[in-house]
Amino acid sequence: MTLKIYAFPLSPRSFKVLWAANHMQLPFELKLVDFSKNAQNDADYLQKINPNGRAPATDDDGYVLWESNAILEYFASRKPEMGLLPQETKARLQVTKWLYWESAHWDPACAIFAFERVVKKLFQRGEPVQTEIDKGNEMFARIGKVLDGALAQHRFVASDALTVADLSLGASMCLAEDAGFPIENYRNIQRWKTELTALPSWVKSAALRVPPGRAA
Ligand SMILES: N[C@@H](CCC(=O)N[C@@H](CS)C(=O)NCC(=O)O)C(=O)O
Repeated sequence: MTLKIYAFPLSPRSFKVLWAANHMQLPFELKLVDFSKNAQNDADYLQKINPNGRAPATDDDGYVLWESNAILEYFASRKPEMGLLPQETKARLQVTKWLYWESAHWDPACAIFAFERVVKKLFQRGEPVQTEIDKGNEMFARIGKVLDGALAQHRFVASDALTVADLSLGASMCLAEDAGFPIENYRNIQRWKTELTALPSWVKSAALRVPPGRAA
């Protein structure tokens, strides 16, 4: 049975999982969770797939998983030969560290800009609120230099090799322009973003990012 990915491809967390599957060449069936129809709160979806009423989630022959970073680890475990999640403990934890950091610090900062400048426009929920943008800028001032510093030391986030840490943190770059992430002064983040967005797996996944109701 094919791997099913429940996703709303416009959202960066869904994009993360779609990009990862494409990068690892895992065949999948995209199950659209249409946020414009509140499909994330359908009783069946809540009961069988994701009780959080959120996307993404996956179902691999009855093995259901939610939380995008856990899904990345699962995919990487299916393709160990790609080295996206090192096996050796110390090297692996250098990657795991960034996955926690993404959930705790990076994602919440990006989410502010995404909500204020993209989600509100998409779902006609009003204008961006400046105090929220200010909060996002404050958060970015603290974390931007951390990511930029790591990328000054090596080509990718955790080392010179691409890992799931890059797939996790880098996925947000699908909204960099539309959400106006304040990353223009971070030279290494810019270099990394250029490299990630040129990957064939990125280009293939980006083609799925069309508003619901429009053909991909
Ligand atoms: N920590 C979760 C976050 C998932 C999440 O919040 N997804 C958002 C879209 S990016 C969502 O489903 N929002 C729908 C809603 O809150 O109703 C993950 O990384 O998978």
